[in-house]
Amino acid sequence: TQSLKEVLQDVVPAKQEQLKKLKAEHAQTVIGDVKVEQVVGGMRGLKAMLWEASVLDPNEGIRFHGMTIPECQKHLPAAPGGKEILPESMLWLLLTGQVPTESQVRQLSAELAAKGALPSYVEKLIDSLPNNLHPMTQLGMGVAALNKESVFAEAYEKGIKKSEYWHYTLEDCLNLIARLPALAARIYRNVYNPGAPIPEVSSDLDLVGNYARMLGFANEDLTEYLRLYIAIHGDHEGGNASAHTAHLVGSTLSDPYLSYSAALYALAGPLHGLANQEVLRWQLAMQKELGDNVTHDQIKDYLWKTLKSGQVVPGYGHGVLRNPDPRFMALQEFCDARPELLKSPIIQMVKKTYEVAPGVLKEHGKTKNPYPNVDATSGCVLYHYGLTQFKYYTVIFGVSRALGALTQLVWARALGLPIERPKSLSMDAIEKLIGAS
Ligand code: FCX
Repeated sequence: TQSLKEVLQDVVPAKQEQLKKLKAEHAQTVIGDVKVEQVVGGMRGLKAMLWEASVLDPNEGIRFHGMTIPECQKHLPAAPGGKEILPESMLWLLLTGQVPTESQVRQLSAELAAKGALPSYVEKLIDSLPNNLHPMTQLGMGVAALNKESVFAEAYEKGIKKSEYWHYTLEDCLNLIARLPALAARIYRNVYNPGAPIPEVSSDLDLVGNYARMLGFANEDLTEYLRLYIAIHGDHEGGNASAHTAHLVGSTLSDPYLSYSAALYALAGPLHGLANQEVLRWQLAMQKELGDNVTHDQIKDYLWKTLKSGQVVPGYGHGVLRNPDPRFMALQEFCDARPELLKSPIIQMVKKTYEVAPGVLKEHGKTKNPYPNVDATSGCVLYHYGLTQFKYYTVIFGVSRALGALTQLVWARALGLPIERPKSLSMDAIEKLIGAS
């Protein structure tokens, strides 16, 4: 069985060659114009970044190395006895562009479990934090503190060749992905169940099997849901705020721990990863006001109330997508296959909201995408399974997004990508440039 690093060692030279050719033959080829609306409008649609792992089509949604979510569900190995995509399988795909065999994935799970324990100074750091400090703030702090372990930073200080950067980056990235479950579980236990003992990482379990156990849950359905959730949230091409932050900070040769810590604070914004927390807050407020058996008309009125008060409807809209998010659809299918979930009032409410919200948002006429994104449902399923502390939800997203953001740091170093430094302009400079007064 070829290991992850061995596969990567085979793949890297071909990609390096592809980039060399692209630069040699097409460096000056134009692939788009820059409009003023993009400069002042969050660079929407600007093609300005290299990202190998996934490409997002506005209508069809995400493809990971060309594979749709249903294709990944069909081909990527699951846990023994399970059905959902293992995050380790997604990690392998994102990093190598190849579908791993079952034995490769089992080997990777064992490698991650062996590296999964937290250093005691990080445990102490997390234990010392007040439990009303937001779990995302704690996660970012824990990840940043782990940079003491960075083999890249250590090797860089000693002096290494540029061609060797990716080897050390890979080691850091795998170490960090391995430790995230223990870190995230410790934050959960400290905040919501202080004093409860946390089991050690078990060498017999996969990444999420361990995570669920350390969180204190023994429900196989929840574990399977977390596997699917973490696998499909893993990457959403490079321009989203968290992935882009990791890429930007990493481009300074800041190590993967510091780069990913920065990314987590982008994920912590309510327009990005925190939206899953906001959806739950919003759905629960609706449930409190209207009860369990809400009608479509009641939901419509509630949506209008939200919009008229100047707030966004959380879980709807997207910077790129123009159709229902296939990640939302995959999570809905998970629910559809389980009669117990279909009976849950909160999940019924999500479904009914989906049936009316696009119409209301179209009539409202502002958002370019009136359809649900993944956050519209992700937290509600966790809530049903008893993971009810919604301030914690973005932490799970943070465990997941590491798969994409960190694997692409390996590629950024393997391809020798330079420090990021786009051009900014003042309004006066724009007016001068376009001859406006
Ligand atoms: N409810 C109400 N208004 C919305 C809206 C929504 N769900 N989504 C967009 N709009 C509004 C915008 O606020 C903007 O109004 P403005 O002109 O007064 O500033 C207008 O519609 C045009 O925005 P649009 O171009 O469609 O969307 P953007 O690319 O600017 O923003 C996000 C995309 C995702 C930030 C936006 O749709 C939003 O705020 N959605 C709700 C929060 C959310 O669900 N975020 C999670 C997204 C994602 F899945 C993730 O990153 O995790």
